[in-house]
Amino acid sequence: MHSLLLPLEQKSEVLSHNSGSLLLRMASQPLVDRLELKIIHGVPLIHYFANNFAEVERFQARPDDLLVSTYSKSGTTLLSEILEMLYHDGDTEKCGRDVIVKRVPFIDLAIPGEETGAQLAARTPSPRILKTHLPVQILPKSFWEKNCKIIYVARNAKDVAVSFFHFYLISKVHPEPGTWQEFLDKFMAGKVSYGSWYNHVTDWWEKAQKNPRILYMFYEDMLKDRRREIRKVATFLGKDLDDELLEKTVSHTSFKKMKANPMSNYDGVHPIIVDTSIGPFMRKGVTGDWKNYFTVAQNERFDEDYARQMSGSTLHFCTEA
Ligand code: PPS
Repeated sequence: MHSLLLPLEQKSEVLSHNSGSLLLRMASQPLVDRLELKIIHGVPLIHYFANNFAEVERFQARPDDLLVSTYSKSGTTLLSEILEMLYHDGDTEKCGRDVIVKRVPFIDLAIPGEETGAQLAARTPSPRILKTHLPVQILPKSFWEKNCKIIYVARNAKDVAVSFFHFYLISKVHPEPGTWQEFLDKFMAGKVSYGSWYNHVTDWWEKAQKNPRILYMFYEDMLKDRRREIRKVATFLGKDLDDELLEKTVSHTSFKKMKANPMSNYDGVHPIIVDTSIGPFMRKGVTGDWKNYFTVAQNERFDEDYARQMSGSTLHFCTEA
C-alpha cells in the first residue's frame, strides 16, 4: 500500500466539554494521521471533524448563503468552480484568488492547529458559497432556519467507491483504506467517513422532493451536458447567463483545466487533508472507471446489495459514460 510520509506536526489537543459534546482545543500534542472514524449522531465522521462537531452544530448560516452538499467524491469541486465562475461573472482572476478550500469554506473541516471551516466561513464576506458532506439529518439547523438555497450533487455509487478508495490513500485524516476489497466491503456497510452513501443520496433526495430551495443534480449529467447543467444552476440562482459567460464557465471547469489549476487541484492544501504528492486529487474525472476495479464477482455482489439498499427509492443513477 503506501507509507505515512508526513512528519507529524507538533500540536496538541486538549479535550474539553462544550454543550455536552467533545470539543477539540488546539494546544501542543502531535497531529496524528490515520485515526479511526468517530460516530456522531450515528454517523461515522473523520476523527478530527467529529471532535469539532459542536462548532459545526452552532454554525450560523446567512440567508444569501449557497450550500454545496454532496457525499464525498461526487463532484463538489467541479460544481464549486462552476459557481465561482457564475458568482464572479467569468472573471478567472477573481476565481484564482485562492485555493478552492479557502474560496468555498468546507464547514465540516477541522484539524488541530488550523483555522476550522466554520471559522473561515465566519470571516468570509457574503454572498458565500459553502461546502458540506453532512447527511441531511445532521446539517446545522441554521441552514433550514435561514431558508438557504442548497445544491446537492450525487454520483453513482460504483464510481464514488473507487474515487473514495483513492482519496483515502491521499487523505490521511481517514483511517487506512485496506485493500480495494476491504474498502468496498466498508463502503457497502456504510463504515466509511460520512457513513452510508445509500442513505445519504436517498435522504437528500427525499428532502429535495419537498423543498424547492434544494436543487438535486448528478455528476454524470455535468459530464454529459455541461452547458445544460450550468444553465440549470444559473436558473436556480436567478442569475443571467449569456453565451459568453456560459462558454467561459464550460472552458474553465474542464477536467484538464482544473487539474492543471493549482487553485482548484488541491495542491497547497494541508497534506494531512489531501497529500497530492502521493496521488492526484483530480484523478480521472470520468463516468465508468469502476469497470477497471470491480471484479465480476464484486460487481454481482454489489448489484445485489444495491438493489436491496435502494429498494423503495425513486432515485436512479447512470453508471456508464
Ligand atoms: S471531495 O473531496 O469529496 O470534495 O471530492 P469531489 O470534488 O466531490 O469529487 C472528486 C471527483 O471529481 C472529479 N472532478 C472532476 N470531474 C470532471 N470534471 C472536473 N472538472 C472535475 N473536477 C473534479 C475528480 O477527479 C474526482 O473523481 P475521480 O473519479 O477520483 O477522478
